[in-house]
Amino acid sequence: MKRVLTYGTFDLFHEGHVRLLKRAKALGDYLIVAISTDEFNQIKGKTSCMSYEQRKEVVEAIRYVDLVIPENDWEQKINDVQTYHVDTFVMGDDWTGKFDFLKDYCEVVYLPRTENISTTQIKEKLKNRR
Ligand code: C2G
Repeated sequence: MKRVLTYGTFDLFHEGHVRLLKRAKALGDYLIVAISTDEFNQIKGKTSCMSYEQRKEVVEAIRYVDLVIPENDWEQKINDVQTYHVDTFVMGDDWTGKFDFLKDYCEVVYLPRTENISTTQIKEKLKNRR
């Protein structure tokens, strides 16, 4: 049972998120997704339109996802990898290199982002429609 772990906000869920989760799941048998809490988003300097509970409900409904856990801070990743016996850590390549410290604990994979879609872009489109 190969276990995969990834992190994110997953606000205004879109195909970029789906394709990341689909590819992450394809790297193993069991996919854990750590979703940034509203409090951690503040630390990240991100304000999400959807609350943690809403974002959690959506991601839990994705066929590729087996477990959703909260992401509360930047420091929890090593502990999460150990607690959940993770074999592979995955992030989009906008994070390339940022989590290489996890290579001592598991495989680290950065996947190409999906072009031409982002939560920011969606927000911009909605703003311009007003
Ligand atoms: N993503 C993607 N393609 C996009 C948009 C996002 O592949 N067009 C990927 C990101 O690279 C990330 C995941 O989808 O791996 C979730 O994206 P965000 O919700 O924007 O996550 P982020 O705010 O980058 O949080 O500790 C890590 C952070 O929590 C990551």
